[in-house]
Amino acid sequence: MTTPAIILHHFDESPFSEKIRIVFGLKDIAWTSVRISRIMPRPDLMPMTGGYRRTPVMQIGADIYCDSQCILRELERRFPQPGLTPDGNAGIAWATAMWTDRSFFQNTVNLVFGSLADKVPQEFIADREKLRGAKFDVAAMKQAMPQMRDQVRAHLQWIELQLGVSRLWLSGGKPGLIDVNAYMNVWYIRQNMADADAVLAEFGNTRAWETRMRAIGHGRRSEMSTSDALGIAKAATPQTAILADPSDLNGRKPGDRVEVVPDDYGKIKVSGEIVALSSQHIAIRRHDPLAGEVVVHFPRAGFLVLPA
Ligand SMILES: N[C@@H](CCC(=O)N[C@@H](CS)C(=O)NCC(=O)O)C(=O)O
Repeated sequence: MTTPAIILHHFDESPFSEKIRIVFGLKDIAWTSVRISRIMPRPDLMPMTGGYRRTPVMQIGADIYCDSQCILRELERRFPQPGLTPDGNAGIAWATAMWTDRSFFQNTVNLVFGSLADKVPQEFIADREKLRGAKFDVAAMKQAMPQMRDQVRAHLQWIELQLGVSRLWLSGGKPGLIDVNAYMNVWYIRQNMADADAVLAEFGNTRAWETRMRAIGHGRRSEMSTSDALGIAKAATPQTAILADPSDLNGRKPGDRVEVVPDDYGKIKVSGEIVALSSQHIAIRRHDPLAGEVVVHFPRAGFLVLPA
């Protein structure tokens, strides 16, 4: 059997990776799972990303896709059927990530870690402090649980309201991107909170939808080691075509040297030369002694592009 070309670097507990795994299920994609460690270092992955350290990362040969937004966009391009925006509300569907991945997720993560407080290993705390550039204070999160319960409840009620009494999926009759984005938070609560039933108790439509989401599954998965994945990058040539963006308001163009960095956390700058860019995507070429020539892809929303 040949190895599926779509490689996901992830760990099973990662909620942002769950978004991608569910889309593998929705589109019935055969994929290769590379399980990375939950904390740094990740010596086989960093040569490919150029330092970007968040999870998940998708690899297709020597093309490396960072951030779940960017990964989902590429999966939609390569596997257009069934589509992620089946009801046509594509703009609002893509924009939901700014709700689900940011304010909703920050509230969820604080609630989850507040509930786990004493059980969180010290090395995980130290790693996430580096990621955040701020204290990862589980004792404070434990204290703030009542407030976080209120916040998470408000977000969950929006899901409940949207489903109403008769809607099976958040955008209508078929599952899509809005479901995937919102579900990540419910999945994370379910996986980690002993009292998840209590958190979800009042939201009957949401619980029924959660069961439907889980049943979508993860597509067709096989496993590979981190070092084999690095070997694939090294042996491959990036496939990204040069693409200019005549509407770029800053006059950026292929060939320009830039640094790309998340605007929220894990702010490690990745530098390279622009290959392709658009309002939603930037791809930069880099060379690494271990990975060879790679093209690293990022979303634009939530990422800053700086002159190198
Ligand atoms: N905006 C990013 C966020 C990803 C994110 O925060 N992932 C968590 C794990 S679920 C993470 O990176 N944690 C630190 C790490 O894995 O190094 C995305 O959509 O992919």
